[in-house]
Amino acid sequence: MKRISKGEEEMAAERPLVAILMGSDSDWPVMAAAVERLVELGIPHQAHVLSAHRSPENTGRFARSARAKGYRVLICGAGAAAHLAGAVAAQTTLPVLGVPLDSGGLGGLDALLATVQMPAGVPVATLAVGRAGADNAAILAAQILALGDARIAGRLEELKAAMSRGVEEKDQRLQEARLANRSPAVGTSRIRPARARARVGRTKAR
Ligand code: RP5
Repeated sequence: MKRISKGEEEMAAERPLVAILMGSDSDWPVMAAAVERLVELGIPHQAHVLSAHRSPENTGRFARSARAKGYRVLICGAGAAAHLAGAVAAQTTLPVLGVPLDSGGLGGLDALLATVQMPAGVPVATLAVGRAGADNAAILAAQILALGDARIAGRLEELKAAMSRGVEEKDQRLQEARLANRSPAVGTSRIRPARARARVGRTKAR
């Protein structure tokens, strides 16, 4: 797992509100996106490797005791026959957010179906496959916590405003590129697709 920063160490000392569970340490490179976002939003959290199939007793014990330990939201990332989120949701009344991961084979479709197709009565809020899903799980966890926490709500407002500014900046760069292509020497106002794509690609945030 990656080295944790000083900020993360300080946050880890607080009582964690969000647990990030993953089926294997091989899920970490993707699930780290959830941790990064929670750090950015200043939300105390704790990450664990727990497997629905390989360590079912420990997984059940964690799920049953999570509320009493102070957790408020559980994020579960798993690949393949991804039963972690469902197995956890079966044993807690905390909200469970499932992140399907692409661990090879079927490109994440296997994990998506295994995570999303829960029987009535045991909900798992399922996010997108992969890094976007991990990131969104952290934001959704923050949104749930923000229902009763004005400081987190404020940080989410800032995040939305920053995203909007980011899009505006990208648009501005695109317009500038188009203007640059309208040089009299070229004699055309048409944007050159390959060059334009490269310019937009370089400014991609994540
Ligand atoms: C799943 O199996 C894990 O969540 C992981 O995505 C996948 C492969 O695990 P490893 O064989 O890499 O440990 O349970």
